[in-house]
Amino acid sequence: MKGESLTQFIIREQRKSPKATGEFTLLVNDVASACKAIAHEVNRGSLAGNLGLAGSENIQGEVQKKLDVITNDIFIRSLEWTGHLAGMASEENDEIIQIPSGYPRGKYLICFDPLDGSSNIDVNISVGTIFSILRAPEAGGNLTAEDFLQPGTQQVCAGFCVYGPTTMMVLTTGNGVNGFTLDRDVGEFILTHPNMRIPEDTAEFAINMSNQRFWEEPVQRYVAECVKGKDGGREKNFNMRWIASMVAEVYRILTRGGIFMYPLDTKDPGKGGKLRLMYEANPMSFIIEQAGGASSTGRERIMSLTPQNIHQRVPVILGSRKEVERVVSYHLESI
Ligand code: P6P
Repeated sequence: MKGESLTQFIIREQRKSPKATGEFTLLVNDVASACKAIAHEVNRGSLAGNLGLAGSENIQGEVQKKLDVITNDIFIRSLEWTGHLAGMASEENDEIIQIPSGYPRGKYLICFDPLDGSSNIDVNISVGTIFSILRAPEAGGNLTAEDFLQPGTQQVCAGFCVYGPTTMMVLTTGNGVNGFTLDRDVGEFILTHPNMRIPEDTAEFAINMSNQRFWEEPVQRYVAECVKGKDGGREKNFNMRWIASMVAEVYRILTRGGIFMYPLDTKDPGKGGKLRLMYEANPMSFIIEQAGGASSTGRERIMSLTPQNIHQRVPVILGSRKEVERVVSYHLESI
């Protein structure tokens, strides 16, 4: 029997809010349509000449893959006409994206990374789209970047789509986390993972070990203890994963627990971290917290941060609550 579709799910959720106008439901549906179109292009790969470099750089100074540009255009074109958005912010665009004058404006803002982990594209490892939905200022008028600079606690919705062996949409609107599998035969996301919860404990950590010499002492201490396991005072031995694709790491953590770390490092001290707050750390933190996990910079709850700019980077330590709390305690001890 076919399970509940994403559309049925969000309409059922909408009916729990008497004041809902249906605009949010339509926006989430439009985001899902964009992800389906992206899934198609990602899955086509070489067959559509989609692999390799685009010959350009983004604001991050990162060389863009062809699919970075293709998927960014798909996401923008799929949403700009809908009338649900007042504006957009993309990892791939230096400035905020205004809604073209020919289209109505709506009451939401969306921040997104159209293809996170794209360094994995050419080696056929899972990548994904990450998005965060905020309310636009009611005042209307010309939208500015400052209108996006809201703490993660102000998100009304966050989600990601992972293009892996299956295409999965993971979504939260503040009432838990639900996972939907794309049924390509009918072109719908079907609810297959209701109420996803992260185990409080884990024996699996994810970090790019090649940066070890650049980490701060609390992270050095935590990872060294994981590597030593029972021989180093921990009550268990640990396993390690590093996929270099945040969507894949977070999805794994949602399904079996774990801790993911991209901490502050001295490799490039001025950067303040690698991952971007508005369209990576905040949406993933909302999802992780809603699934019972925790998400911190090591010193502060990520969702409490007031963003300084739309491309701000932050350190990220997220996943199984007890392990994140341990890493945070090590930071507090080092003060
Ligand atoms: P590194 C992908 O570029 C990304 O933003 C995240 O998805 C991923 O976790 C991280 O960077 C990988 O970084 O330094 O290991 O390539």
